[in-house]
Amino acid sequence: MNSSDELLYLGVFENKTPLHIERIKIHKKLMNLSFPFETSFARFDSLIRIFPEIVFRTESGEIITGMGECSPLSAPWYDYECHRTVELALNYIIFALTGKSVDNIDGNVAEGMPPVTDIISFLDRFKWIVGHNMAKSGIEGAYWDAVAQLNNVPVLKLWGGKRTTVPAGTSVGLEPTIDAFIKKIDIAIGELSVSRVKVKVKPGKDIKYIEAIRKKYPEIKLQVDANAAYDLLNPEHVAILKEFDNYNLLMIEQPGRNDDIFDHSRQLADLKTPICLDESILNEMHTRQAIELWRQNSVVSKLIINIKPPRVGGFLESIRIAKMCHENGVSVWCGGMYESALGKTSNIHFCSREEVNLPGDHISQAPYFKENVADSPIYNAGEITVPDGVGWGLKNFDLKA
Ligand code: OSB
Ligand code: MG
Repeated sequence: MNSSDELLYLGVFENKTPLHIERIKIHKKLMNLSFPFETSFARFDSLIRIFPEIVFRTESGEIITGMGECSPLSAPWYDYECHRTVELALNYIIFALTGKSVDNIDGNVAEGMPPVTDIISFLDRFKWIVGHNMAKSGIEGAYWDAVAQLNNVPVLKLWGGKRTTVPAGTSVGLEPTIDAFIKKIDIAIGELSVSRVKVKVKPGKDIKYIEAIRKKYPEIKLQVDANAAYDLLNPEHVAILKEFDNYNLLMIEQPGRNDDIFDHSRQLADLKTPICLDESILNEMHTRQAIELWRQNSVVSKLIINIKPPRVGGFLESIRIAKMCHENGVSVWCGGMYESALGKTSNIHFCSREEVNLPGDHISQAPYFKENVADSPIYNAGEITVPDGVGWGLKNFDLKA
């Protein structure tokens, strides 16, 4: 398929005006969490958020500024990316987009760089950089924000998004005791009425915790996320995962290694509970291979994909994955990386696509951060309203706040 056929097929609207990149600037902000968040890999209480800003100029001289977000963690816990690798990779991306030497990038553009004419040729300029998806995703976000402003529409219109509200779930971090854990669940259900709860688990903090939740909340939509903490070749670990079948869970997210697809399909084929892949899906190719493998093992009805735009290198790839899953009857939802209000809002625009058919990780048990860069999208009783303002539609955006 050529690029305009592909965009037509995806229902994505292309930029029709040549855009000259004037300047790229990278903003960085240390953001403190409202409360520490613990997964099977680490407990953290602050994050550095990186915001690429791209200034474009149209042929008629109009200036449009787009802003994106890179949402890595602070160390290579979740995958190899962290805020240091993102900064490094951004140097190469800026080099590719501005034509300035990678050791002397200043954000300005070298003479004679041709204008950007559409999303695919924009992405092609830095496609040669292997990996570093979180860096790429923030750059792509800035492009979409600018093109939406140019067309005077919210980003979801460019992406073919139809939903006006999207269901929001919460991700509950590990706690030292079952009591502390249940308090978080109480907030999620009692105060926030989230549309589903996801809880972090790891060996030793799994069945007892889930049992306690189910005792108090037999009916809620509940799922678990292990962030690669179980060894799928260890029969004891597989037996624990099998025990989850007794608790009516929506899914078990990434129990096995972050870089595995094969063992997730083969070793867990006997489980009733669907398996959701997060860490091990980095692109559309991985998605196709997972679907094929699950089909070969006759378990494709028990495959779910968590799409995180930062993890898969951006929004167009996210839309490709969502479309492919939909065509194969595989459910998808949008995960989170503890993004700031900007990154969360861009995820919400993505969720307005109808293929995204399960609640995502969009809210926390308290505001994510002590101070945020904009108002968070409006949340009420399990649903988030998709912003309808131009671009991301952010309110009170301020990086200095
Ligand atoms: O695995 O989904 C994950 C946070 C950081 C890194 C990985 C994950 C998470 C979450 C929280 O579960 C998602 C969120 O609310 O942003
Ligand atoms: Mg996860």
